[in-house]
Amino acid sequence: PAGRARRRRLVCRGDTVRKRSFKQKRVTAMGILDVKIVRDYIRMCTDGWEQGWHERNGGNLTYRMRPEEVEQCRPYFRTAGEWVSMGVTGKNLAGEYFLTTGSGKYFRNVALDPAHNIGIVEIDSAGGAWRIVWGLEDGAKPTSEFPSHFMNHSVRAAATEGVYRVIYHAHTPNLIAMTYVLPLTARDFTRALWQSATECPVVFPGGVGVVPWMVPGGADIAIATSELMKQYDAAVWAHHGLFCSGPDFDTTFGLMHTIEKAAQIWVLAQSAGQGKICQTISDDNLRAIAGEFGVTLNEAFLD
Ligand code: 2HA
Ligand code: ZN
Repeated sequence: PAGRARRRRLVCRGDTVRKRSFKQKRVTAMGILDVKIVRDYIRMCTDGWEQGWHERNGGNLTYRMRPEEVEQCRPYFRTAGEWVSMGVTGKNLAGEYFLTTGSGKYFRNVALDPAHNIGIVEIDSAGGAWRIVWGLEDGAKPTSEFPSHFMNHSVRAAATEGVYRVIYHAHTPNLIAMTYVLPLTARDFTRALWQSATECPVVFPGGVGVVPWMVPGGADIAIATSELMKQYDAAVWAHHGLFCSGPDFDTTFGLMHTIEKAAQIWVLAQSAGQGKICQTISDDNLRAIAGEFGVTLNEAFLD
């Protein structure tokens, strides 16, 4: 009847449509943006933006979806686009699905308009090409760093028996500043960061790798980073930023946050002391922390 229809309201949010009526008090979830993993992914983008790590289109985030998460999203998939070759191959990721930020898209806009700024891509059966199945609307593409992310997913998944699912790249200002001041070695960066905050050896006991300055976006930097990711959870990109990997959003965001905060403390201490440090956390102190917290430090970085 006309009266009932008039009382029914349609509330639109992105590509979500919710129907509400007097009879139906409970709101029915009807969109991909109500799927928890998509919500959590969007929240991480917003968190990174709020930290100041994603000026303009800086940074990118990818997540390798669990089979059940793919099924939760599948009702909202569109007719798949064309296969696009990546220039790199990860055989162990054939047939996987990834949430990804879009090339040239701004983290600042992700929560406001997910369908245009992020998307889901499927990997082909050879592990060498992607095609879009949701989002990245109106001709958008996965992040320019998708080859780097993909190679890093491949080696991190292999190194952790599939436990690692997140690769996150951000333009962390204090860490970038350090790459102008310290020698670009894993040893120099790991020691400086471990010594900058007591929690650091507990959060990244394996240390961090360092990639020298390279042109971003291509296969060369993807291969160089993924070589380091065989060993490290995090790789510094000189004069550019940081790549972090982890099993979930909390751990991976937490790693980025911990490393950048340690870098901030390092920069503050160096600036305040005009390069003169009176005392720091000693190697014996680092070993004592590791013993107390039950982690194994990368001995190569200790004297
Ligand atoms: O997405 O951060 O490294 C823009 C970049 C490239
Ligand atoms: Zn970047």
